[in-house]
Amino acid sequence: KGSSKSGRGALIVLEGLDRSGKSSQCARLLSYLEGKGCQAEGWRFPDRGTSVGQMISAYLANESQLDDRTIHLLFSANRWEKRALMERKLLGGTTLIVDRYSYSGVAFSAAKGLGIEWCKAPEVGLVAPDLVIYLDVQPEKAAERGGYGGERYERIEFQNKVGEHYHSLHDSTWKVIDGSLAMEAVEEQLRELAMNCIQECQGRQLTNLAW
Ligand code: FDM
Ligand code: MG
Repeated sequence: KGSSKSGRGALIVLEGLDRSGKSSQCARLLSYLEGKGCQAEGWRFPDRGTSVGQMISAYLANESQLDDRTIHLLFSANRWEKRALMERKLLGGTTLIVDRYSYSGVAFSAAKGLGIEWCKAPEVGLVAPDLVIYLDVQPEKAAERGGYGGERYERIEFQNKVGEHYHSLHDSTWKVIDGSLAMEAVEEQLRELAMNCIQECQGRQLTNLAW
C-alpha cells in the first residue's frame, strides 16, 4: 500500500467498440490491482446513476428521442458532473480504471456526422487520462461475441464508422491491444501497461484534456 501514499493515482481509460471486451477487462484489471494492494476504483461512462445518466440511458434504450447535439452534450455533461470527484480521487492516490471516456464521446457522435472539432470542444478541461488503452476488435468479430444487447448504436455498419473515428483520435497516450487475442493474453498486456503507468505518473502532475 505504500506506493499510494507517495503519489497520485493514475487515470487509465479503456476504449473500444461495443463488445470489444472492455468491461470484462476493466473488472479483471481492477481485481488484479486490488490484489497488489493498489488503491483503485472502476468507473464507467455513461454513468447511468445520475439524473443526466438516466436521460442518456433512456435514449440508448430508444425510450426517448433526442437531437444528436443534445445527446452529445448530455454525454459530456455526465463527465463534467464527475470531474471534481475524479480529480479528488486521483489526487488522493486512487487509480481510476475507466470504461469509456471522451474518446467514446467524440467517436460515436462523429460517426453520426457531427464535426470532430465541434464534438471535441465540450471535452476540453476534463481531466486528461495518463493512459488510453484501445481494445482493437473488428466490428464483425465483436458482433459474434454473443451479439448486441439491442441498444442504439449496436449495429455493425455504425460500429465500423465509430472505429474509423477512434483511429483518428490516437495520440501519445494511446496504446492499442489486439482485442481478438485470448482474454488472458489481453489481460496480461493490460496489467503491464497499467502497472507501468501507475508508477510513471506518481511524480507527474495531473493535466486537463487540451484537444
Ligand atoms: N457513448 C458512450 C457515446 O455515444 N458517447 C459517450 O460519450 C459515451 C461515454 O454509449 F454505444 C455510447 C457508446 C455505447 C453507449 O455505452 C453505451 P456502454 O459502455 O455500452 O454502457
Ligand atoms: Mg453497450
